[in-house]
Amino acid sequence: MIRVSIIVLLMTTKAIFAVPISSIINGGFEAPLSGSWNTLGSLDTRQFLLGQTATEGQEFAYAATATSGMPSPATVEQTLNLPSGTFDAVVPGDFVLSLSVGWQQVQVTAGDVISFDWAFATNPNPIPTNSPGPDYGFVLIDDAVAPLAWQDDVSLPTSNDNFKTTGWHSFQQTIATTGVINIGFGATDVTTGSYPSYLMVDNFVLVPEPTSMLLMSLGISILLTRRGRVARVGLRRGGRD
Ligand SMILES: [Ca+2]
Ligand SMILES: [Ca+2]
Repeated sequence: MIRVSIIVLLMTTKAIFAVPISSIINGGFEAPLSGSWNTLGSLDTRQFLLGQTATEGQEFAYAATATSGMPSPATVEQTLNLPSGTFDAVVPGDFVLSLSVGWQQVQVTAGDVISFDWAFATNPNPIPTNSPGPDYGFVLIDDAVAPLAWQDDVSLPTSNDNFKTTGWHSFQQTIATTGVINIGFGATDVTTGSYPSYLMVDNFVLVPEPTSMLLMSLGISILLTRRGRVARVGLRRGGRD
């Protein structure tokens, strides 16, 4: 009887840990990017950048532009299997020269909610010839790239007189598909490689959709109940011996 209970207990434990609380690794960037986030371009973690500090823990990540060795949008689109022209489509009338992007492949269920904090900082001059534009920070979810902020969105002072920032904002979106998708962030240089821009991010969290949460709660309840039974059986046998 005890052997059967232990087998059931192990199977239940395995089933519970198969349901991730958050499958985003190092979403708070308290560890270096390597080993958790894939990167193309110029990305790193910091405690301070242009007067900004982390919204979770001590460290946050940033993607920078206007540095050497940044990949073209075509290279990023091929690497991430995105449709050709994805990044240019965000800026009609302009073109993306290069960009930096960080991403993870994440197992998701439709209804999961992805959230994180972001701040965009750049030199707001010269005034963009097209609006909105030109440089932008973006979020990548599956094969969709959505702008978070543009060069002409920055208005708050930073620790450098040449730069302004949006300050920290929160992003939240419900995932529409089930499967393994890319979740990422980045910043682009539009038209020229001058005037660096920075997208800062912190606190990536994936909250399971309600059904998974319920199943996880039920699994924990069953596990605790069976642990109690095993303990009681052990006590009774111990008492008889
Ligand atoms: Ca952090
Ligand atoms: Ca730029």
